[in-house]
Amino acid sequence: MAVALVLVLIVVGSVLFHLLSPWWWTPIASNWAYIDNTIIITFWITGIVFAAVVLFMAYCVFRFRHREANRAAYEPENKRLESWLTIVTAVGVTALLVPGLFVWSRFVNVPSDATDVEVVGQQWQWSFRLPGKDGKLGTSDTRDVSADNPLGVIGGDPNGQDDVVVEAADLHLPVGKPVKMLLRSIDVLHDFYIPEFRAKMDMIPGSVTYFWFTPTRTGTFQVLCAELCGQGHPLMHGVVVVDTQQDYVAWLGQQQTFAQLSAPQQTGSVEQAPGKTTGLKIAAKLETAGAR
Ligand SMILES: [Cu+2]
Repeated sequence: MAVALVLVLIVVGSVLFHLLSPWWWTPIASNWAYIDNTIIITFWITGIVFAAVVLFMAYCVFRFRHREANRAAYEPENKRLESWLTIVTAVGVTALLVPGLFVWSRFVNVPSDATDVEVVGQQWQWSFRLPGKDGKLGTSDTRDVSADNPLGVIGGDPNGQDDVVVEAADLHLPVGKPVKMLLRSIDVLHDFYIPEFRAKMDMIPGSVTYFWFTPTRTGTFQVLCAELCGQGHPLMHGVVVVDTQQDYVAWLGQQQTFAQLSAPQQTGSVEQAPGKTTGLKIAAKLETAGAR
């Protein structure tokens, strides 16, 4: 009897916790309401199944409790029961999977008017690169990463010269315009995640992963790394500011292009110490701070 009561209380408590809990998603700021809807469908299905199974268990514990002279009936097969349990399970699993397939199809099909934005993750900071006036990002290679070329843009590529390089600073995006985030890592696995945008993706050294989204409201959003990437992982924060078109253009005007950043190096006025990379600078900083 006590066990049956505990089981009922678990169901009632879980449902109340879900309804009354103050913790819920951050208000959405992108087009990915489909993702929220899919998760809500999953909550409904798993919630109903959880309540039904645990309540049935409570009923059985109570109904078939030990009583003198009671004998269990042996029933190894029950075709009717098996067939309807199979059908209900199949419908439930289908309902869990199908909405996700539709959302995934939208997620991987990038609209043709999306602008490329590169995100570069490294231990433990975020940098960004925007295509310049030509609308094309220049090619890049981790082997070309240096103190003066933190993102490893290949100097000989004409498409890269006007690229806007935002090293370890805030990224701005215009509201209402689709963007394709191209994700690179120059050291270990990272994962670019902004909870309000819902979309997230792993960043894998040596390859470029991507996702797309349309920011739907202006605001300042925190970037998190959602992949355990070393000692500084919890501190790997960044900021994405979604601006009105006017503010965005004003911000863009203040940024430096790859050509501007690498100009002193080309004239030979700045000597670059061999092997002096941004990553090493950060490692040195951590060492002085006693973090290692
Ligand atoms: Cu990380």
